[in-house]
Amino acid sequence: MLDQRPVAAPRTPCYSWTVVTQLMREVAPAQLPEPLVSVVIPCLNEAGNIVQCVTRALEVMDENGISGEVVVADNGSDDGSAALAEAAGAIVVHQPRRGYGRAYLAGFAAARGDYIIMVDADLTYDFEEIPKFVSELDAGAELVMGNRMENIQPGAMPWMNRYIGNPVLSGFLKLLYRTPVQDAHCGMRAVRREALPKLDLRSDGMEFASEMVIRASKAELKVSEFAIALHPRGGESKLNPFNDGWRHVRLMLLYNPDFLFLVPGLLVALVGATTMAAVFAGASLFGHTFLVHTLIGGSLLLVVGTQLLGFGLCGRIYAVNHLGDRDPWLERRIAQFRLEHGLVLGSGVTIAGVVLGGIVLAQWIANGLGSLAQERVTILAATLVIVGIQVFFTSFLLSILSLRRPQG
Ligand SMILES: Nc1nc2c(ncn2[C@@H]2O[C@H](COP(=O)(O)OP(=O)(O)O)[C@@H](O)[C@H]2O)c(=O)[nH]1
Ligand SMILES: [Mg+2]
Repeated sequence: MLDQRPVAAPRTPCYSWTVVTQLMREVAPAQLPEPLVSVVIPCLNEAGNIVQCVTRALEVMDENGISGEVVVADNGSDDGSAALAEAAGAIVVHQPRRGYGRAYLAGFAAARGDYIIMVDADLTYDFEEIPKFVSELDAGAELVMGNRMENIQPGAMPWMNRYIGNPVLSGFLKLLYRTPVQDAHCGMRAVRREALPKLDLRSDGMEFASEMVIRASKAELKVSEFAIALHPRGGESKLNPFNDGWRHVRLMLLYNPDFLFLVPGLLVALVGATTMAAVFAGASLFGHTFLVHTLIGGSLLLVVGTQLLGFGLCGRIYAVNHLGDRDPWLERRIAQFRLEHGLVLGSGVTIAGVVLGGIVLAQWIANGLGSLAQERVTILAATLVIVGIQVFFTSFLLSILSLRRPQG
């Protein structure tokens, strides 16, 4: 659900949280009070930007009376970024294994605030927006997204990303996950720390940004979004448009077995079955009657379609049993499904195919092993055997995916 709410007035500053915590870190680190906000910044070789990022984040929070800390998740920088961040007043955590997602997960683990504000270390985002993110969370949002698309400053985003990469990927995500989020890759966003277990984020790279939106949609988190500006970047971009773009697409597909397998599987199987039925019925189109070659094509489609349907069911069951997806219809079916149902169905279809094949074989033997003109029935028999075996073994796989299902 997308909320567009007016933003509350800034908090009145009462004391400098930064100064207090810096003093306490030196004299009584065990009693450091917990801040309201943790600004978490992933950092890979951003020596030219990181000091200004940390300083501005701390200043804005101080100016607005927001108790806050800055956590810099250093991703193995070799340009001294980590030391610069620390000297500027940030808590620095080290994640030597490269990856935007890995860096964020390390940063989240160290963050102590109830609210986490995520922002790149490249000076593309206005730290003055921090209070707006806080107000949205105060007003009940669980995930707050920035939307850069209406205010991209000249030179801030390459043409390809602006008109192709971002709209296509965000549109695809909206279509597959019915999320209202317009700019799924915005690097400035905020999340309640208590919502993190529900999101259960795992991605290593840039696709982390999409994973957050997908998981928020699946977990039905309260999401809000507001427009922010995007400025040209300081320093070199770490984005690899094709590699990172593909990682987003891959993730969107992996979380959606319906789109990946079930829909194409159903279509392909239906076309295959209809084609086969049309050949057996002697149907003709524009004066052409379709015979054996068309039947082989139909059989192939039916076999492939059945396989995809099996993959789709397995993917869905895995998502329900192990990824926390909610799907009441499927859960009811799982409760009713017995492995034996699938085995009986698969065996039945296979036996039908074997019997048909056996009849053809018997005729061939009776004709003295001479020439045989039973191609159509033979193709049907082979198709039934393959489909039956697919159903039989897919039933086992479905049961394997239901083993050790989390209780409750
Ligand atoms: N791409 C990338 N960015 C990382 C990594 N580790 C940390 N980062 C930081 O993640 C942020 C996003 O990268 P950026 O180049 O701004 O990508 P863009 O905003 O998509 O153009 C920056 O603050 C980087 O320093 C990493 O392994 N890969
Ligand atoms: Mg950036």
